[in-house]
Amino acid sequence: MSRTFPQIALIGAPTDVGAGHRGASMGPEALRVAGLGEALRARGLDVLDTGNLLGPANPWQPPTAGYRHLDQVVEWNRRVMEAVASQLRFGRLPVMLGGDHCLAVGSITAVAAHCRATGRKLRVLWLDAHADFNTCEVTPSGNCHGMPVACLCGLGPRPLTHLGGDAPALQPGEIRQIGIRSVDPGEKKLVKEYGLDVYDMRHIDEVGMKRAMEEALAGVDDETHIHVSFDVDFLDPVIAPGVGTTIPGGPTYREAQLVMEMIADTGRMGSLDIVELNPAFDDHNRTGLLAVDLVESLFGKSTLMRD
Ligand code: B3U
Ligand code: MN
Ligand code: MN
Repeated sequence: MSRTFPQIALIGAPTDVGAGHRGASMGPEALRVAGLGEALRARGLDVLDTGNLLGPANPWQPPTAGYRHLDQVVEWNRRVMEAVASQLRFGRLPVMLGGDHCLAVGSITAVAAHCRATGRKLRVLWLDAHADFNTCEVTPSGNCHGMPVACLCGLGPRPLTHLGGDAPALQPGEIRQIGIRSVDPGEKKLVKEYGLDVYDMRHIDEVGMKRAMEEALAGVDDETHIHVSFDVDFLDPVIAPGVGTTIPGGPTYREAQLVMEMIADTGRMGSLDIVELNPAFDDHNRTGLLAVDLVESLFGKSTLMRD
């Protein structure tokens, strides 16, 4: 498949209202300090940094009725949805710099609407240690960053499940989850009930990352828009300590590179989230630098002699 990349728009969404730890709000700046814009420009890409969105502060309150900070989460997601939608309209590939993973409700709602309007098929690749399929009934924490996939599939509070209008943004069959290794008990039942396609670490151990990615990318064609939602805690914490919830046993550097390269090879990535980078837990921005390195691969930097 041909590899063409449109112009890119970086959209900072500096908030941690959906998380259980403070600090993901510093993610956009850490990615910039790690040289994200420069690295992509050095690849010949046209990169517009649109700066940071503004939104409500983190009130740092306990959950009410099963959600922490639901009003603030909804407001941030509205702003993310609008910013992503307008960059898609301009023909730019939006790269949403989180912020915590609750923000994927806004970005993917915008992407799904764009795909419906332009007649594209949507494939969401959810790179994460977690399934993020909790609801207010089963969540162990009330943190909305554990709920975005459920919300996008129509399971959750109406302001999030219907952020884009009349219907939920996604069908479960449009999602592939990769790298999963931490799923809460009630969440597991829902993941099974909704029939999500999960390539968990056990599967990756058994068949290898190459085959797992071939399976996750099966059916992608020239009409497909791939959205990559890259939760940095997808990576093994030995290489990526700068996240709020580290889960051992994640992909190695080589496996993560292969994931990015195989996505790049499709030439179909149309939008990207980089979320959950938390500089408060990082070591001299090491995880930010790693995220930038991997995102370069997503945009076609090959570590082999394939260019
Ligand atoms: N599943 C847990 C923990 C969690 C989900 N996503 C992150 N952590 N980053 C929860 O609280 O929902
Ligand atoms: Mn996540
Ligand atoms: Mn996660």
